[in-house]
Amino acid sequence: MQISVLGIPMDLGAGRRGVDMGPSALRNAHLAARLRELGHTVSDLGDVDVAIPETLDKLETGGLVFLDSIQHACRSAAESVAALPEGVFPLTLGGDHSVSMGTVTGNALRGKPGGARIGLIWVDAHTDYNTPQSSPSGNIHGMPVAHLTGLGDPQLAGLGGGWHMRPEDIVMIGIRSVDGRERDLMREAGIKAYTMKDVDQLGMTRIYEETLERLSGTERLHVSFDADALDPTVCPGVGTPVPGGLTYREGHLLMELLCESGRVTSMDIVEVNPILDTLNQTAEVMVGMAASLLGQRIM
Ligand code: HAR
Ligand code: MN
Ligand code: MN
Ligand code: MN
Repeated sequence: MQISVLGIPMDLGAGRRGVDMGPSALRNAHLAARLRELGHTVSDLGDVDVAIPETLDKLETGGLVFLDSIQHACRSAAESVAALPEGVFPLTLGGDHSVSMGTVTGNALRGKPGGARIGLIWVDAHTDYNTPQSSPSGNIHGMPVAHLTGLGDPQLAGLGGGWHMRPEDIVMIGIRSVDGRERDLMREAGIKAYTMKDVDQLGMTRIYEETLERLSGTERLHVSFDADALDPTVCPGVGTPVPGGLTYREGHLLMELLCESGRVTSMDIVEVNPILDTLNQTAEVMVGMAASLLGQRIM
């Protein structure tokens, strides 16, 4: 397969600095070499242009911190991804999770100007379904899924023109941190979330099977993998660690099963924070997750 790597070195949507270095850390963890070993052709498209926070006025228009710059970077990411030929697998590297407003939009619009029916598998400790009104922090990386479904700020919800995600085409896995009003919005939208309790109780294989069944009506599948879905002992280099996360093997098993499905057409790796990491462990683990999704087998 042909894989195109695109970095979005942005930490404007997070409350702490450092995830802007995620793309570098992932490249340093031999991302391209690992994927080439699997027989893929890998081309690195470099990074999307992202504003440096120190050069910006924190309060841009609209009352959200760095709103215009985040919108700009997400739009660039969406355009770059949407321009890729069909059959190419975009592997997009964050950056904080607000980059996924751009990547998911770009993947939906690729080869289909009105937007495809895309299924979204959101692997995360958090549901990222806040709106500017419900958010306790104001951090945009807690809001990308809400904007993908058309809620929230019009500048961010409008990235796909008239296109939006259908809430029923979203499945979240690894969830263990949801804010009060965010939970109500999730319920109203009817988004399926497998919490860590579900992971413990049902096991990853059953969750995988139910997820594929639920998303069987979609035309393509996008995996958005937030490093904080994994337990902080596995991925310590994240800005918002939450105890009780996915084990190393649960993460790999999910990626291995999704690979076998043959249905995944794009992936994000986000929220890798090298300045909070133990050496480069978190990037190395996340490169392994991408390798499993893209064909790495134990035997
Ligand atoms: N729910 C919290 C908020 O909205 C924190 C969520 C952001 N953290 C992430 N996203 N890493 O997954 O502020
Ligand atoms: Mn504006
Ligand atoms: Mn997230
Ligand atoms: Mn998260």
